[in-house]
Amino acid sequence: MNRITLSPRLRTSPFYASTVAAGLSDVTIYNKMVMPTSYGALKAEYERLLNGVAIWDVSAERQVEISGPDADACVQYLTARDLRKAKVGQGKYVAMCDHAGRILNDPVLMKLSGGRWWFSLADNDMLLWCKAVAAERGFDVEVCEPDVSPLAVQGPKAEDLIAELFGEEVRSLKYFWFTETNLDGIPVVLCRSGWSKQGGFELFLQDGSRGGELWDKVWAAGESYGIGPGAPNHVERVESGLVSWGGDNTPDSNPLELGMARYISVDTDVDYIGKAALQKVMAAGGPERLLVGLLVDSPATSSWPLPARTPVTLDGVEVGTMSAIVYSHRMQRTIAMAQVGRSVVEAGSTVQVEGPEGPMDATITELPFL
Ligand code: THG
Repeated sequence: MNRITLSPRLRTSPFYASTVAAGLSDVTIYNKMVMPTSYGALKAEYERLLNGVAIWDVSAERQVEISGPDADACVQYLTARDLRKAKVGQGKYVAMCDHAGRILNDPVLMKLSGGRWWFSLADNDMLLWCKAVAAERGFDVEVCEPDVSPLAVQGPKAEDLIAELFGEEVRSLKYFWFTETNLDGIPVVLCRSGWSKQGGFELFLQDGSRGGELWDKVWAAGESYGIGPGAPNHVERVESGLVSWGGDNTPDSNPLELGMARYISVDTDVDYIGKAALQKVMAAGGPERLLVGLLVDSPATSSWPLPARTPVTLDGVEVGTMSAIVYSHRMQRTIAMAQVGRSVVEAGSTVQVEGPEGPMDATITELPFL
């Protein structure tokens, strides 16, 4: 078994001690932070997410805050989506691209006020990118990583728990909308969001010295709902077709290839980095590859780890890359996510992927599976 050597270079979260006390067994590194991935009981963690309520330390979803007189213009320039209709209190799923239209990140963008925004980020060095773009473009803004650490509460019982903690009015909070509030004086931004399709909230703790306190309060109120620890769930996210940036894409992927077309503004008056490149992709007939689901003919009834992307082939020719393969407890079969050439997808071909016991046939299907 491999172990991770902790050091100041790898940041730990304000909830770290709480996660260890809760039996943390497995972690990954995300945005140079230690991020929990399991408490040693994957099936129980899945069941809890599907049927109950789970508490996840997702502090590694760091925020980059952009504020100041030119913040709205700067955020728009960094974002491949028309933000003119974005409202204060509303989060939006967006793509940030480089000048060639390649996706650098797929954050939830939160408009805290006119002139103050958070990118709630996947795993890439966006603080550097945002600082450089802002300075080079002469935007009058402040770019920083604030003391903000999300704690996710996910699952069908999350709403009752959050309503008990924060009041009945949270039930009317719409998907991806948020409100600035506090829990017994602990400052949080409460958002109806989270990296699962089972419902729930994220509590963006705004004081890293109070992580243990916040965790304990959520846990104590959650006991009557059977709360337990969890983490972004690999099986559920594949069933739900949620994108994992850095995993599901290759470094040259554009967001149109990742199924993000409905969150991308291609024909728009607003200017942003990568727009010309994305327009070229559409003018050429659309993306060359697509992120798809695979129904895999596998005899295995449990998931196996995929430490790296592996080839998807058609008659021995590589036509894509597979980024996740899991046994879906709900579908009772093996499913996968892969980036596959569009002509192969449109032809409806049966492709092959490598399994622990040799090649397996796989049928291409649309995401999400469920
Ligand atoms: N919450 C917060 N920050 C995050 C994530 C999160 N940062 C990292 C990562 N997750 C960013 N990536 C995603 C990917 C998918 C979704 C959210 C963030 C997501 N997508 C839905 C979908 O694709 O069906 C809904 C999108 C929509 O309807 O707008 O939820 O989870 N704070």
